[in-house]
Amino acid sequence: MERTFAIIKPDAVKAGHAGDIIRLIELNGFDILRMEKRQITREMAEQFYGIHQSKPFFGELVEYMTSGPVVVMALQRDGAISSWRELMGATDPKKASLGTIRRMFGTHIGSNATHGSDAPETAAFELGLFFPNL
Ligand code: DAT
Ligand code: MG
Repeated sequence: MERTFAIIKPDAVKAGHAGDIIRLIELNGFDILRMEKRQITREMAEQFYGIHQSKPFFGELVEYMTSGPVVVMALQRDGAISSWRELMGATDPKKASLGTIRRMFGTHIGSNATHGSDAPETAAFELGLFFPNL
């Protein structure tokens, strides 16, 4: 069993899509080990997205992730990391396949409904940041 870290981002929470997204997570066989609705602080967003610090969209990304409440989750499944990335779809909702969460609920490359860890090392880092007691 593998674990990954997921976020339902502020646009999707605001639009009332959290329930639909959680349902899709359950239908796809993930065990939701932890789930919390919370506000992300600027410090936490900057730490979380530290890898993107030099990108032109970094400021916009931090603003956006702190613009409203999010739902953070620890998910468990066989192949959780790649399965959750697959269910989310491509970063740009316009390029995401039909049936993926970002295609259904994302509105823009910068407001793409969900986050998912991209590798075992990032999953461990992100889970540790949000769920230190897991
Ligand atoms: P992903 O979230 O699919 O792992 P990423 O790690 O490359 O994508 O980027 C992190 C987030 O940054 C992404 O979910 C949305 C934002 N982002 C990425 N590329 C962007 C761009 N060209 N313009 C605006 N925001 C962008
Ligand atoms: Mg990424």
